[in-house]
Amino acid sequence: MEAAEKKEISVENEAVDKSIFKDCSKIAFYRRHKQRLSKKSTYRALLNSVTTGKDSTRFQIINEAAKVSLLAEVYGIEGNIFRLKINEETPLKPRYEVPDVLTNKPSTVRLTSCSGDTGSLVLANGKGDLKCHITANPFKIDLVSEEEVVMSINSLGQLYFEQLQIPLNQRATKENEEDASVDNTQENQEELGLWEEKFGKFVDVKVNGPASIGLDFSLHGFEHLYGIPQHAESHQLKNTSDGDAYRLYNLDVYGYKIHNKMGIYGSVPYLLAHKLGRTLGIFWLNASETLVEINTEPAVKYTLTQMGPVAAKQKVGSRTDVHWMSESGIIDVFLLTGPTPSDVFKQYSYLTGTQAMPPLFSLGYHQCRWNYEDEQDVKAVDAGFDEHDIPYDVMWLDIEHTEGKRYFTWDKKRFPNPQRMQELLRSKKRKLVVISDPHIKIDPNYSVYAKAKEQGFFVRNHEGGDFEGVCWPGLSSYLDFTNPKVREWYSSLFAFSVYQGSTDILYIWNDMNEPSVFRGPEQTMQKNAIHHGNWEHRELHNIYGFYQQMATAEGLIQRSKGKERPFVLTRSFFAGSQKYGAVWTGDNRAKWSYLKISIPMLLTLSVTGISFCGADVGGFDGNPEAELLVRWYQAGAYQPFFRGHATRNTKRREPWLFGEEHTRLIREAIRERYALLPYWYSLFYSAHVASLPVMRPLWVEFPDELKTFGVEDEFMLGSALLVHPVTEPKATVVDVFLPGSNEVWYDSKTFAHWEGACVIKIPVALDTEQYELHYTENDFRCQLSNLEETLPFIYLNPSCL
Ligand code: NBV
Repeated sequence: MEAAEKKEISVENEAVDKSIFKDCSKIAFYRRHKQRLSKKSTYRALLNSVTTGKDSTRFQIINEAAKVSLLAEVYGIEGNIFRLKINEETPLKPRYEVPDVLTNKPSTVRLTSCSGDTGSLVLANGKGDLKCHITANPFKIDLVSEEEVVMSINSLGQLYFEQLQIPLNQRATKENEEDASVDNTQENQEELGLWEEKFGKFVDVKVNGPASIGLDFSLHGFEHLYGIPQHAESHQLKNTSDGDAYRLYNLDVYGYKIHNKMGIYGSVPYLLAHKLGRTLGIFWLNASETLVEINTEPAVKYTLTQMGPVAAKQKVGSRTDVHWMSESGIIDVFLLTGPTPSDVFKQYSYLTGTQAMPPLFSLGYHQCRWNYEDEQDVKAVDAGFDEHDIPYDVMWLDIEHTEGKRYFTWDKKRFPNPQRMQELLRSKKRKLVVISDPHIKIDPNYSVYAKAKEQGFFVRNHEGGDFEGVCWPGLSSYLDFTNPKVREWYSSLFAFSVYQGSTDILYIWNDMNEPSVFRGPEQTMQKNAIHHGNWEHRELHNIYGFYQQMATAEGLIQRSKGKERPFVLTRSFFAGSQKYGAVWTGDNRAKWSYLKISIPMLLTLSVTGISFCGADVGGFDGNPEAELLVRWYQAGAYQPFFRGHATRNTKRREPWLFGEEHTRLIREAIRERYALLPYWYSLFYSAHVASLPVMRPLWVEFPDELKTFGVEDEFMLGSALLVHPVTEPKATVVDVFLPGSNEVWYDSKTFAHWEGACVIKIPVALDTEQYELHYTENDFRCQLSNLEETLPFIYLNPSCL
């Protein structure tokens, strides 16, 4: 065992080590925003500078104190979307604008400008029912829909834009060149982390100096917000207190803590807000480290005594303020105006794409473990499913299948004949998924390394050499997937002629792509590593994993000459990752609380476009007791990506190892999954063509019922099924909330029925996994007839069809 690996084993056995990861107080740009905002300095829009181009309306914004001149651009985009871009008017050098996320250049619609008074400008969409009301001083934008202000931008004055500066030691004169609103004295330098930021033994040297940005959005009448994955947190976003913002920074956090706002593996900088009668979305297109503060002011009734002898009452509506802050890049924000949840889903997928349609087999059950040891082991586990009459579709191999963690190779002793092994699986219409991580072992005799090295395909360190970091194979370099040439080359590695031992039943799993770098700051890459185009890693950290999955999916498409849909699972992701495959929630634990949190975590991914998502069934770390394992299978069977997985130092836990009764229950749960496969497939089709999430929070299906807005222990699969998994040990009864006063709900097993808008108590035994059928006229009837037509499908391996 290599030294790197030994050290990581000890990490696996511990709770999350707080000293490895930052909280907000350790993040310099967060401290700068706080310090600057305590000093109120406002921005003013110069509305006499307005120019109207083909696509956008532009004007300058200035900050008197900092002498910064910014350029704002407002775009109207097809489908009732507004886009606001703010950049420096003349930056010292270009600032990073996130490429490759927007599916196409979004079609713009002309905004007509109706002049307001001298201090304001009104931009209206074609129909005139949506308007941006821009106030000059202080700069503010109100988004008005049918005469109601639904959102205000910068009404709290939190616009903040750090100007790129010449490094101190290269300046001719040091005067007047810095943001005067920032106390830039020597003593304050360390606290502000302008040119250098320390964290433990790590020093982040910033050649471009401070470059952060921030802006506030007030959502009028909204108290319920969702989105901005990935956090092990509730579905409904919580108010943040000082120092406890939601962090979007992709990190490898083994056994992450739950009910925590720290960043884990992926980021989608997009949130939705919902109230009776309207849903909105804010998509903040920025791939650098990002923090989001949320503060809800509930509705209050004031009694105004100053109105004379008669007291007058005034109602002030509720409001939620959202404050986005990013370490660098530009402000590029899309306002999705709804008004319904499905409108917002369409608007978001118009920008970033819809869920890729998964191959049918990938909606079945997947069996994984770190590791299935060798071909014999694979054969035995595969046979176990047949012996125990349990359907499954996909066998998985983790990192040990390779020759010393050299991806695209096979360990010759353990897997001497990978093709033979795949033929066995193929004979049963089953598939194989193998892992391929982004770190490449430094070994000149390893052809993947040698070729990438020769072509300069690795991320570089700030001195110009290849970046080197430790990961599973020992010292490694990291492919620079942000480079289109690297992606093209990486895709070509999946060709059958290049990937020795691969066949067309082999699919791919991308892990460790945050990227994870052992012993790096926060276990990731130094922010001053250099990517294609000379961009620092800090600019694009959160999109690194997105690019690996993109290149992998493209590779699988190419190897089949464009004929087959790929299957690629990724751990790290960004906005738009849905176009390339599936996402899972990483290294969870075999505990009831992690089973429970899987529901809100998956709901959050689902409403932010990533429908194909799942959590490791059974919990990755630790040994689940039989009851927990059964409950997890019962829940997982009703979640989109359904894979059993366990880490290497756990006891074996194939479904038949817990006695006959538990085997029966797990078999039952997996079979239920298979019985509904046509429904799953139809739901994914709707996600693919009509942008509707597969797994839906209740508020999406019942947007007019306040009581649904905070529900996260149950969910809808499409419009037809309500699922309430049992997530407590030794449960004897569960309270199931049935929404919809006009609905009739049927228990799918007993056919007992209830009218909606009530909470029912359902007695449960271990063989009850609570879910109800929801009959609606157009929807479930059609699904049901679909099911009837394909009844023989039930309990069959779908790939036989
Ligand atoms: O490749 C090994 C594991 C994998 O099984 C797991 O699913 C990933 O989330 N991987 C992380 C790296 C090791 C974690 C300790």
